[in-house]
Amino acid sequence: MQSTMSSTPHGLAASLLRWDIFCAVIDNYGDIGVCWRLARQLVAEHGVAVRLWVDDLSRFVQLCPQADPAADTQAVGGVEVRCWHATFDAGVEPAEVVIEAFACEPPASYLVKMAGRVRKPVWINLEYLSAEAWVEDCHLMASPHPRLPLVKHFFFPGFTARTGGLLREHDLLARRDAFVADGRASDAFWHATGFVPPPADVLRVSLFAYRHADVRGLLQAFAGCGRPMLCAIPDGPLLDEAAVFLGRDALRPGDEVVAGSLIVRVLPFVAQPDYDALLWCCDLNFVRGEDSFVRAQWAARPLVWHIYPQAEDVHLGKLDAFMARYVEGLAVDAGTAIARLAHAWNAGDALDAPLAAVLACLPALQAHACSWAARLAAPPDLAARLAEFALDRLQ
Ligand code: TRH
Repeated sequence: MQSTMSSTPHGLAASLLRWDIFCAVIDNYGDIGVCWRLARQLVAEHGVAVRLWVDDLSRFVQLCPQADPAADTQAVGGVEVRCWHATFDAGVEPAEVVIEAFACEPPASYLVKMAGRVRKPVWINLEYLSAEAWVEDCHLMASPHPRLPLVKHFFFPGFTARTGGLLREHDLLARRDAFVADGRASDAFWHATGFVPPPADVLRVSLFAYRHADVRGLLQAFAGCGRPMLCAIPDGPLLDEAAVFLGRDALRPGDEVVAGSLIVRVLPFVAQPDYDALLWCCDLNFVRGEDSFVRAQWAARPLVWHIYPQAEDVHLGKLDAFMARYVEGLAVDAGTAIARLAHAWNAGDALDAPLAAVLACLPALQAHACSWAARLAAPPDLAARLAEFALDRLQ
């Protein structure tokens, strides 16, 4: 158990520090996915008290089924989860460290209370992850509040030492390796999701993407690639297109449909900790957004990223920036193949040839995924860098 036990000038042991994380659920799971993961890790590894303020508990409950969507306050996973109502309780005392996730703007009354503190809280805006170079210049940039005696610092996750790093629990890679080494663990995962273990000869692929993804094109490419494939699709918006491809009226969790050499399995949307197991069970993972994208890198498996779409195709620059970093050290043919498949998947282009090229390089891509995960895991993780920054500011 890592613990940031240095103390602040008032001799306040870090373990007495309180953190507030504010999360506004936008339109998917990633905002709350990142905040929930961060909150749990801060409690478990840094011994701080965390209140997680969430404006949409119904989305949270999908990642954390044991949570109560109707509860104003609840303790889950060591975290005090609070419902962030539009009318915020003006009596709430600010924490020593305030995380504003993805520029969600904490309540005005809360900011006023922060400003009224003799010892101003550390106020951090946790930004979205990007592999783009400009992030390094903006990481830890200070932004004075226009009216209140407060300063907010921007904290950018990233892939280099001059960024905030990536979320990674201290035991994640050991748990991954233990899972992979224990053949029964993957069998247990399939049984827990309603299925028998897949046939030994199939290539296992997980598919998590946005509604606009070319699911029919991808399943067609799987069916025509000349090798037995199994595609595991978690319950979500992709099922409609998958049903059309498979000639079904509808698909639901527990369904398994065979189309030639392709098996399609519909999984339940599993609790967030269990999603890692899906990634560890598969040979190739299609992921999206931010949190599943990062988890797929820790899974040390080849990955194809469906990036969150943005206006004016800004997201494609983010995709290019990541792929440029990712293919470093990879054989040219394999790097070209995985980059082409990622671009075709995000652009809605034909997938047969790009997929065939990736499958032809899969051993090299698998070896690279392992070295990429090891390289990423060398520096401190995001929670540790956040804790260090917060404590430094409180000195
Ligand atoms: O759901 P997302 O598309 O979230 C997005 C991104 O975070 C994006 O950066 C942000 O701008 C947008 O929201 C508003 O993808 P992401 O980030 O992968 O989050 C999905 C979460 O769901 C992740 O924590 C993994 C989790 N998950 C489960 O817990 N169970 C499941 O079965 C599946 C498929 C995912």
